[in-house]
Amino acid sequence: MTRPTRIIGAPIDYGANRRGVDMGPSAIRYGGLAAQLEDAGATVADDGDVSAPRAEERDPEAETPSEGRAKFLRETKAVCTALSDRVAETLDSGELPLVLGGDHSIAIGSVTGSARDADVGVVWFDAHGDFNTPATSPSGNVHGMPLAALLGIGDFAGVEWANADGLREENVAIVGLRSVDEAEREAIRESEVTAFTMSDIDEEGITAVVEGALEIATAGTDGIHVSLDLDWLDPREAPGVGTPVRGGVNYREAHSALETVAETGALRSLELVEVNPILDEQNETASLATELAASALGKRIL
Ligand code: EXY
Ligand code: MN
Ligand code: MN
Ligand code: MN
Repeated sequence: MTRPTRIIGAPIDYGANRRGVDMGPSAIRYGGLAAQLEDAGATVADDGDVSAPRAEERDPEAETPSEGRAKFLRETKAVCTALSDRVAETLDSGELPLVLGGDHSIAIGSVTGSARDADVGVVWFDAHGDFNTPATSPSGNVHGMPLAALLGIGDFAGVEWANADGLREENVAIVGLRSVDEAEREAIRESEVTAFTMSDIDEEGITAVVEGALEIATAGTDGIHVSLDLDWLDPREAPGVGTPVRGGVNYREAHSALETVAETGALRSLELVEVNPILDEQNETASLATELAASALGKRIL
């Protein structure tokens, strides 16, 4: 039996360097999300999207951080604050929030909402560390910063809207890491976050790595948030993403990982991010995202 699931779209690409992931929620819905979730035994409600102004109408530097760069920080804050409330309300009503991005900066909203009244662990499936701060970011793109923001790293310390109350570094596991900036690497090493690289997956296999990540995320927590950046997969499987990096997991490994998530029974909230339909082939990345969500919710072949 699966919990009732509520879909919440966050159609923004403020945090990314290329346009297009703002169309992710539509592409994922069009890719058959509701039917997939129903196949997994879920009852599905769709909340529509949180409202977000068009990037062209906004000045990306209207709000600047005390140091470094963070483009569209004001807009990201507004969308993430609204999203955080929606996620928290959804959990209050006993439903599982399924958030559709959008670029990965929306995780600031999803995770602060999920960790508002509970201790939450996070499994972050991603090619990237997303551990930059405005001061260390090479791009100023906030989609490279959400984990640092949630954990209050560097200049994000004490940034109320972005820090996740019920999240501790030791309950965070990144899985599939293969692209990390120098300062980001240092920050991850200095933190209590555990990063499983693609080399770890090569050596230990996907099942052992994901079991390790889930052990970290479930230890002493009330449940887990799974943040699935589609660039976690190899670009051959998922070409429709903003920042593809070769050498990711394949189709079977991805399904196996999310089936292992379902087996814990600890899934509290889920998000699918960084789908870019403009760069996709026949919406295949969006469709794959729907399949992986179904696996996370417990869909089985037999
Ligand atoms: N590390 C690079 C940066 O901070 O600009 C690239 C980040 C890409 C983040 C993607 C979505 O996961
Ligand atoms: Mn990411
Ligand atoms: Mn990524
Ligand atoms: Mn807070």
